[in-house]
Amino acid sequence: MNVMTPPNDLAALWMPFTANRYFKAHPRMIVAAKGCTYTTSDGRTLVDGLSGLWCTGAGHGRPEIAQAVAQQMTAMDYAPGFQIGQPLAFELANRLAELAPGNLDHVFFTNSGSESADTAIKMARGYWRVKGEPQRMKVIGRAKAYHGVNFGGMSVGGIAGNRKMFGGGIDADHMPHTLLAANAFSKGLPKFGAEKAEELEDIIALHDASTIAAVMVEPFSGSAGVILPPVGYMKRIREICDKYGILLIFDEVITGFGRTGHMFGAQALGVTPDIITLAKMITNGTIPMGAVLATESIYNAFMEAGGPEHAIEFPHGYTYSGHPVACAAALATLDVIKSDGLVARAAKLAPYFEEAIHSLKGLPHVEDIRNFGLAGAVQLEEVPGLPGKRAFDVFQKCWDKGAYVRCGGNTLQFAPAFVAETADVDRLFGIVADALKESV
Ligand code: PXG
Repeated sequence: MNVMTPPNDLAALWMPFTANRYFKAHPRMIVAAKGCTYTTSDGRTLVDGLSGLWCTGAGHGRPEIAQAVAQQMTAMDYAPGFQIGQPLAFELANRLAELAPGNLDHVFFTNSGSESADTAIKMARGYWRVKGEPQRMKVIGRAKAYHGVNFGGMSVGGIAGNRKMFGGGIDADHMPHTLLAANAFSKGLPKFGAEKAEELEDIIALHDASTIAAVMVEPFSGSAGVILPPVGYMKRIREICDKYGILLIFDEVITGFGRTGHMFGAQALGVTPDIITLAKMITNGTIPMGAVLATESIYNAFMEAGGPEHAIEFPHGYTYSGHPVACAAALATLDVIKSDGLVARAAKLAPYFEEAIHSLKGLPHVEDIRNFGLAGAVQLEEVPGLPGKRAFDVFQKCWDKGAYVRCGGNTLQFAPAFVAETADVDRLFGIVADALKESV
């Protein structure tokens, strides 16, 4: 294997969501990936505990995807998507519409989860404008939610640390999150707390429904440490949205394409939203891409209000919306998901994963463990005055011992590939257990 030596000069790269100073003093470099493993620059093999950043469920290095990308690069490297079409974008939209729940039959392409979030918000606001209710502009999110880093998603998101540096965003308010001490160490969806949904009624009463375009939620909050909706909670959110005619947006950037053991989180929870945002697994992480699915009635509202036929109905889009190479990667990914039965495979591995992650209960500083499908998080007691420090230290120890895991706030997060074997899960949690035992 060609193992690259890390460059001596790490100064020029300003790394995203990274402690740059610590990293540059203690670099952690990966240079190759295959299946459920990464190879470090010093030649060690690490088990990949988060499918990259929740995006490589089909495993790294899938030849089917690489070949489709190479072929498309040669056939047509780029095509303008404004006023001109190319067949792969239509084919992919049809495939996604077929898979989508309910009548979410129209697909808009983006390049990331953040762009999908902002596109969805614009769709919701634009929808009310074309329907003659332009005062419906506010979007209601939740505390601890993550909808990416662009101004719309940042505002609707509820992670203070991601917002406070950047000033005013869009008009948004927030429901409480659904983390409850009574649910600590629950397996799967927690029992208590469905009544948290009623707080949406209070927020609607405060602002008046006539000012609210949409409610935006993740089926479960991934980045905040797998915060799950209590049983019945999401159905109640849907009912309240319906009562006031408010659109419901599911941010399925993490939950889309099988993570929950169902194709979409919507199906896992039995709740159909009006808009779904996607990214990450759409190309198995290979080529940046995102998508927004909207219902027939949202799409039709724009078409009906569109004015003369030559007019643009939705003045929004990206140079790379529906990029042919990304489409080729996504179509190949959907083929792999189908031919390998990956959604069923995720569902089958989930109970084993559940037992493995809950076996960490009782280890030092573990104050909660949460899981759903092939997603899980371990919450650690905070070192007084140093939020995030303990999880960061465990992350570094896992790296040293042979596992890539993710830390965020006081949590460690886990999302193995759907192609993982039980031995990979054992190795991952064996290393995490050893790291926790050494944690101070
Ligand atoms: N929505 C959700 C629900 C996400 O999880 C985004 C939007 C933004 O996607 P982009 O492609 O713009 O990054 C995300 C991203 C973590 C972690 O630690 C999660 C994400 C990204 C990086 C780390 O859990 N999710």
